Amino acid sequence: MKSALGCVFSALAASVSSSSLHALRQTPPQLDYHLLPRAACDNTNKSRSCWGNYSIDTNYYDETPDTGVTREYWLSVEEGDCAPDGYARQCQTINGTVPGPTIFADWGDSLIIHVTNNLKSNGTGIHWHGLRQSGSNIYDGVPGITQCAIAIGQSMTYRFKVSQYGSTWYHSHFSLQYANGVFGGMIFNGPATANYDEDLGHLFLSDWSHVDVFTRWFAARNGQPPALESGLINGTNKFDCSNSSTDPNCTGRGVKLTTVVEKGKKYRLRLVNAAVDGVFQFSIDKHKLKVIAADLVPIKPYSTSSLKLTEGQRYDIIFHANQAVDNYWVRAGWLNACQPNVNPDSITSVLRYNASSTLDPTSTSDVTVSSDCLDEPLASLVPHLKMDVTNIQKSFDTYLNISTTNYVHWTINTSSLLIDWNNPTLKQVFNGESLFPTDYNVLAINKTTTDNEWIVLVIQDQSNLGLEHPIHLHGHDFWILDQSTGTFDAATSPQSFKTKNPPRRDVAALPGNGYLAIAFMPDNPGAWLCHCHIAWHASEGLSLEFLEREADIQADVSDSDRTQFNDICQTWSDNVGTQAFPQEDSGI
Ligand SMILES: [Cu+2]
Repeated sequence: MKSALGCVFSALAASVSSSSLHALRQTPPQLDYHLLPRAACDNTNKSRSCWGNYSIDTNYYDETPDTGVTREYWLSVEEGDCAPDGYARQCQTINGTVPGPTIFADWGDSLIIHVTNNLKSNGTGIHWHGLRQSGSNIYDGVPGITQCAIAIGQSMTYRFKVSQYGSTWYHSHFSLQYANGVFGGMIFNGPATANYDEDLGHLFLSDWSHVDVFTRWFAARNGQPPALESGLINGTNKFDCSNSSTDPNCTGRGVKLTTVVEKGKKYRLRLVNAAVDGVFQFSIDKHKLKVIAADLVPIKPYSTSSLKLTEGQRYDIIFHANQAVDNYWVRAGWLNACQPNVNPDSITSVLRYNASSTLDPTSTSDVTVSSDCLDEPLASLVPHLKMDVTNIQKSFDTYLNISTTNYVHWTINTSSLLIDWNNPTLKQVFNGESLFPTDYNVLAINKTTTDNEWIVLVIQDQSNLGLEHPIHLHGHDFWILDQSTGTFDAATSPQSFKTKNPPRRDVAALPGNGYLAIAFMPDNPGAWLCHCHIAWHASEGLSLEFLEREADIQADVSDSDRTQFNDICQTWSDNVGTQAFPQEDSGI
């Protein structure tokens, strides 16, 4: 980025001769500093905190660069043969690959993304995970909440502004579809809290089923989440077929991801836990990880030898290629304590200092395997941009439990989420309804920012099962007030809330049998889902939905937004009965 100030200086430098130097010193150029609110500086490998007239210190909740740039992407949700780890099956993908194409933009750009449903039997809808969608709730991409499902053969155009920067991902929010491969990365260029030389992009960590995940739903919903056969790093791995010689689907032709580095350089990696059901403790043998962002929130850098990611979470890390020239294992670090996998230790990739080497690494791990499924310690996740929670009057106190009527349902305040792809919450809002079906689990927020009162959600796990749940909120970063293994007491527990610059992000673990307390400002009118990011649990209804400032929602919706919204619903409705996929779960 070249600032106006930088241009002036380089023009001066070019024109300065030795004879004019003395005169120049005595009469400095008269720059109009009123036009330059901050010292502009370029984002280079030695100044990653810079971003032109903005920087890592900019309050990105209030200010967004106006780049004037609109980037347009075309995504086709489709299905076909695949064998990402060398085991042949049917996949659902974006544009034929797992993961789908990465969407790149600069902080402050606008995005136009055309999504076409080229599947054979499912509806679809794409959610842009972690994006606040300020003023664009209608493009949050959740069938049954913010839109109807996109019918087969139909396209929907999503439009929104990139008001955040960092690393995230997009994925289908139509039932279990993303677990069949419908996801991809999003990189929004902006400043960072530490310097690095090269950006290696995403590293997607995922578990991987050898059959369509929809076929496993019936076992999962009976309380037996299946141990999946495999796992992938950036959509690839080498599955060992030596014990499957009679299985024609086991081709043995999978390959591990290989990353080549140059000794001495520092590399940025953007980690995503895209698992159906699994927690990772990521590491690179013999290399320290410097963590610089948690979800879309830049943090004070901290160093660690391993990093835990619960489902849906992202971390940006920097590692220094400062070890002996050799090959090293990159380990996704599947934690068996959280959920079994048939091949937990095989979810690896290869880091090479020498590009021509073809040897497998012989490196070993020094990491002590975690015995729990919780997040990184809250004390490690200190946001760079300090923000306090200041005014808490009361909280939404909710209770998580389980019901086994017919099959496993997770309930919040005794109600399990069940939405209708043909009747999204926003449609009901547009129709002026104020009473919503019980199983839409709506919590209404009618405060506004002028009330200056924070919204607090407490989820207390009363299921007594001791399982952790990664809770994801749409439409907001949230401030983590507490993450406790104890029992919430409305009278006393808030006294121990952490309100001074607590960690902020968009997914945080609810400890088993404990509670999670989060806060956010009511600054974004819309219908925002808040759900567990374990895919089975979301399908089993572990979700609520905030309806934030219902009266202000329609003001953000243009006529063309509304026309498309109605058209998507009409087409879905017209095709229910001929092509609609039977809804066997909560719908999300
Ligand atoms: Cu869960």
